[in-house]
Amino acid sequence: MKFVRWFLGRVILLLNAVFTPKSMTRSALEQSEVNVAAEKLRLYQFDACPFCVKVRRSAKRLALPLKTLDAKKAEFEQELIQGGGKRKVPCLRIEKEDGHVEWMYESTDIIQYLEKRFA
Ligand SMILES: N[C@@H](CCC(=O)N[C@@H](CS)C(=O)NCC(=O)O)C(=O)O
Repeated sequence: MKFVRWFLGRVILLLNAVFTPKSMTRSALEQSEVNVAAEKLRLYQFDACPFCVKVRRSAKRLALPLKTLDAKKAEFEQELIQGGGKRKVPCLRIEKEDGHVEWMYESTDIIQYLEKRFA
């Protein structure tokens, strides 16, 4: 079972690499604003998790330089559990203007949020 999951994960990564989505283009000014906004976002994720791949592909389409953190590493796993409340990925950490932090789970919700904000 572990091997099957590992193997499927590799297939997902391979397909993702072969069929990489095209990034949208913006003016230099708009892109620099997106880059600044992206600094307040962190995606806690696993490399080969299909839901995480979905979110990363959405960020790629939106030309959003989204920083990813591997939640299999003890340090980031702890941050995720303490901040978000559970060890589940993907989870988007959103730092608001006023410093308040929101932890968003569910790939569909995350993608919807990113598209609403950056599309
Ligand atoms: N409905 C969730 C499913 C997320 C999910 O099942 N993630 C798995 C990894 S693929 C997970 O975090 N499992 C908990 C664990 O491995 O500890 C979504 O769309 O984000």
